[in-house]
Amino acid sequence: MGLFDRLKSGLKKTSESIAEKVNNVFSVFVAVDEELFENLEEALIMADLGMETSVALIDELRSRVKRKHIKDGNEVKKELQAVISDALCELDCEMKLDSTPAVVLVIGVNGVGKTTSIGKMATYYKSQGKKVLLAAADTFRAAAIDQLDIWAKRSGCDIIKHQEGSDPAAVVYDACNAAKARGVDVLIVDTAGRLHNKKNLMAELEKINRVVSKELPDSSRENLLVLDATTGQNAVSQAKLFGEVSELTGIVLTKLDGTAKGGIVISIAKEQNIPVKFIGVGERLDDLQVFDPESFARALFEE
Ligand SMILES: Nc1nc2c(ncn2[C@@H]2O[C@H](COP(=O)(O)OP(=O)(O)OP(=O)(O)O)[C@@H](O)[C@H]2O)c(=O)[nH]1
Ligand SMILES: [Mg+2]
Repeated sequence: MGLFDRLKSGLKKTSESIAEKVNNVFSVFVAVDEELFENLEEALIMADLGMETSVALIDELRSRVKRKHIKDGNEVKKELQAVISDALCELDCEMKLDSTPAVVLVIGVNGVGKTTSIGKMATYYKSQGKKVLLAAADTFRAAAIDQLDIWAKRSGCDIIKHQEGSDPAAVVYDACNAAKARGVDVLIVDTAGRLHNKKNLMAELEKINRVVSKELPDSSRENLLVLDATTGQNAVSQAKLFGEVSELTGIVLTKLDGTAKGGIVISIAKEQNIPVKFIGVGERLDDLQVFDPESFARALFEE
């Protein structure tokens, strides 16, 4: 199966939900008029795109349909796909890994798929011929360190780890220096998901960020927030919360294969103004895909 087919099959539940709701509207409302737009807006809200986003998308659709004098339902549908694709393309979804080493800090609440995504990401960059180093800065549980260790072995990457309970910032310090010494291209840092409270989390992330800035001052940085798509609009709230705690450069949206709520990709991008950089569409190694807005929009609507 090619990349696009894997994407399409991973998005099956979401595309069925969106397509079904949108198609229902088009089958009932034949005339291209205000009633059609109102019902489309409602369909998008029901498909987990969020109120604000749905209203904005349909406003844009309404004005394009008027400007282009579109009178045919099928053409309106095509235009809706274009509106969604354009909305996703407004943000730059490319990973910025311009320095050697570049640093990718991976954060998010527990269970969202941080460690798994890091393993898949490491495999992906390794396959591109990059030298990848993993840092086990989730020192909260021994099992977390072991889990990352397994991914390091599986992907053929080095890992920097300390003992359970040690200072995550110290792990990051060692990892930064190892990355320099070993000529690493991408350093990926796993962090603890169990946020004891917002203040502790903020302090820990600040400390880690400070160490990276000090040890690798010229490195390009990605702060990726991992979100579980199955939690729907709750994931959007997490993006808001983490955005207050740490500067975010991108989102990794996991478990899209397990949910019909994949429409939240669009609300996260539009409402939080944070680009989605990777999406998880399954449990296989190659099921973490670099996010491509056009393919995503096409996969949502293509039969
Ligand atoms: N179906 C599916 N499952 C996924 C995906 N990404 C991650 N998972 C699963 O989600 C579960 C949790 O993943 P982890 O990577 O351990 O999550 P974590 O955020 O590191 O969790 P903590 O270390 O406890 O904070 C695992 O069973 C993964 O296999 C995905 O894209 N699709
Ligand atoms: Mg983990």
